[in-house]
Amino acid sequence: MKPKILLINPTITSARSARFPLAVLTLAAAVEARYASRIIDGNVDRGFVMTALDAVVSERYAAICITVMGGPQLLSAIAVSKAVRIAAPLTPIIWGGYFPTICPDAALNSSHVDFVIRGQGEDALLELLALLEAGGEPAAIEGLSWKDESGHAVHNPDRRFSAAGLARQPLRYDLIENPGQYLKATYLGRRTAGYQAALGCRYRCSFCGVNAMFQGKTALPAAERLAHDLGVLKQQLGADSITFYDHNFFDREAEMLPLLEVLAKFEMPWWCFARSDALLNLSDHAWALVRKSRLRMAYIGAESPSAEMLRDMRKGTQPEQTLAVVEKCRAMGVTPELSFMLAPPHDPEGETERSFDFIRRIKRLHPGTEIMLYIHTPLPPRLHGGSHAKQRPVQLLRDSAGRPVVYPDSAAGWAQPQWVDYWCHQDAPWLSPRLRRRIQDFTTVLGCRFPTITDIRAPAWQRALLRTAATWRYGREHYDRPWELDALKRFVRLWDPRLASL
Ligand code: B12
Ligand code: SF4
Repeated sequence: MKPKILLINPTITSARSARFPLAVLTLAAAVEARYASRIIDGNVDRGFVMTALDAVVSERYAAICITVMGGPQLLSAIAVSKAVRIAAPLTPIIWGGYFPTICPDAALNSSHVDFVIRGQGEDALLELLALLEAGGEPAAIEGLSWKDESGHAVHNPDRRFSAAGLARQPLRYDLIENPGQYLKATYLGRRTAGYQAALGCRYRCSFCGVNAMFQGKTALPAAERLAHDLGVLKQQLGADSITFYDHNFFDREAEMLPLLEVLAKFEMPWWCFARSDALLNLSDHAWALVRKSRLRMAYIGAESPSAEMLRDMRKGTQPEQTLAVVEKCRAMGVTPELSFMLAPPHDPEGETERSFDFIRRIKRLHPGTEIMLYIHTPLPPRLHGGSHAKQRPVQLLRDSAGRPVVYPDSAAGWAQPQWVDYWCHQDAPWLSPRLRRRIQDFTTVLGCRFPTITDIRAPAWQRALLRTAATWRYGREHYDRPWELDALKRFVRLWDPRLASL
């Protein structure tokens, strides 16, 4: 019988918003030849810590593998790690995913994490499990962070990008309980599935965790693979629409065309992440396929109205391209969903006001544009080196009172509410109370004036009510203290697309 591992996706969202736990499903597929897997998903199993405890006391596992994204998932990851450490003290606990990849020292700085796998996890996990079984030298495993005998963190060199995952066995949805429960009604359809086709992203935007994970590399799947997987989702699981999780869906056109042809055959409404430059460069033929395939919305990182800021972030696009892509999407019947990074540390107030003006300009061009507002929160530097180590040094960042910003040095520190907000791009130490309030007020006025089309709950009359109530404030740019909208929001709950659009 194969040895068994326990794979845990700690709670990150409500059961209603739960999507396929792709990280743990992918890892299960990668180790399948040698290890059996049990998956526990804290998004659907709200008592998942107890379930994990029952599992480790009733069965022997070669390792407990936990996927951890920074933000709210850290709290539940810490809770389950502490619990299983006490119940099964000898079973190794391995963390992987974006948080430990970006903050390996902080992740290892506790008694309930033994190993951290940075970057892509499939091969590194197999190598680590073999080492745990048969012994060997942890220093030989690329992408592994571990503790030496004195408890000091050791970070092996980064693992090189691998496209091997695209040739592996397809995901085994039967490893999760009732896979159908992960298909949810969205503005795309009645049963929307989350799916990732390609790996990585060839860009290296300095603020983005994807850069730390894939080091500016990408690989696209074969068209047959995409067709097979979409077939499974459609025919076996009953999906009628797809949210593509690819970090950046539109890559070079020549390589994309076979994939677009597959999508055009399926004609399932879809959503994806995209870049303005890539969409603007698509040929008429590619756009014809995009239209036939029923792309409904593209999430585009506009980030800033300032060319200098975009250069600073290594974004590689221009503000004019943001305006042009809005027009292009409108012409092609695709809703552009633009995300902005407000209040960067060097000029929080000025950049925020310029972004507000730019957003107004975009709304004049195409009122149907969806807007996602985030706070620009740079990645914490990886002090031991690595792909985003060259960013602005931490000492140069100051809070709103002029004190140096000091990042937490443990997972527990990052789980504090202000750092959860930081990770989620909701707040930053350099925001003054006035600016924080101003951003909140603008978000309320904009959200009421242009209710998101992703809100499938609110009846038309409620949306009309919000729109009407916000019209004069938006028109006069009078955002401060929108008390009447705040009162209205108590009855008509505003849908936050930042939490719900995926
Ligand atoms: C779906 C999703 C969500 C879902 C969660 C789904 C779930 N886990 O149940 C929801 C909507 C809840 C979510 C929330 C957030 N998300 Co999110 N999310 C994604 C998305 C689109 C797909 C994740 C996924 O399934 N990937 C596919 C799997 C196969 O890849 P993976 O998770 O990276 O796993 C691989 C490795 O990381 C590693 N690995 C992962 N876990 C483990 C565990 C072990 C033990 C090992 C060995 C290896 C390992 O191996 C895997 C295979 O190579 C990604 C983008 C993306 N394509 O990854 C963003 C992404 C991960 N999210 C991100 C962020 C920032 C967030 C938020 C924290 C903030 C925000 N503003 O969005 C929020 C939290 C907000 C809140 N208040 O709840 C960032 C992470 C970057 C960063 N700086 O941390 C990403 C990359 C999006 C982006 N480009 O900014 N998210
Ligand atoms: S912001 Fe988008 S384009 Fe830039 S590295 Fe991240 S995923 Fe790639």
